[in-house]
Amino acid sequence: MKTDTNQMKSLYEDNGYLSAIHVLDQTEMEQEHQKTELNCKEYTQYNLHNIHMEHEWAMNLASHPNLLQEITAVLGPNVILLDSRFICKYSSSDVPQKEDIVPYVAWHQDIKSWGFEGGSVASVWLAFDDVDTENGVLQVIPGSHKQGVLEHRIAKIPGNMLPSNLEIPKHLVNVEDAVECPLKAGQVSVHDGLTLHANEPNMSDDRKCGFVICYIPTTAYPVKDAECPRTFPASVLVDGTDKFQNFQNNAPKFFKKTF
Ligand SMILES: O=C(O)CCC(=O)C(=O)O
Ligand code: NI
Repeated sequence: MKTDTNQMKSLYEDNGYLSAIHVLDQTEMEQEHQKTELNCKEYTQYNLHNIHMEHEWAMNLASHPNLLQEITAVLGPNVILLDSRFICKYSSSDVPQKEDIVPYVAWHQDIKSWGFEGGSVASVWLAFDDVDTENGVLQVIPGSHKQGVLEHRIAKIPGNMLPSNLEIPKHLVNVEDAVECPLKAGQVSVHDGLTLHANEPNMSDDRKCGFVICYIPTTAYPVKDAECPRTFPASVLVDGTDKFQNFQNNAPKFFKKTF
């Protein structure tokens, strides 16, 4: 059953996230080339960055019509794919950890990494494996996107997988309000750039792999920060038109425009 677009948008605006939305079926998730690509453990802990620029299957996933239907519902019709990354957490027995450091993701807001104004970032977590409490489910704080950008500092506990190694200090996070976003393979969660979220370590014996894709409306523009210059080499217009041209359209040749 399709959830009504307006209902989706208003849920997203109220809570700052959506979860357990079905976008891909089993066959689409099990394509041989995806499995091969994701089979190299040492590369996939937090990696395969922006491979939608090199691999048609990844670009097809990031611009899948079912996914874009959800994204345009929350961001409006003109959407840029900004960045993509695989996050795979293997069980600690599969991948030896340095000095017993267990990978986790600290409480953070995605907007802190991007620094945009003029429109919000939406981050999609597309599950390649079922995700539950045991293997480290995404946790969000509903409504936390209404607080604005919070202070971030260097994380205190080693193992934070965020490239910036930042975290929001504990006293600013109402952990008791956190909600889990369990997913079946092929489902997505979507969270706003201001929504507080985190991810515990994978305590199961199995791989937990997700494709994390960030989208922005074409109205968004990067705020210049001399201390943290940012480039967007993988931005691709995936839906609608871009009359603002704040980002280059780096669409790879194999991208089949359907809009
Ligand atoms: O899955 C994770 O470990 C973290 C994901 C995350 O921070 C995000 O999707 O923005
Ligand atoms: Ni995040």
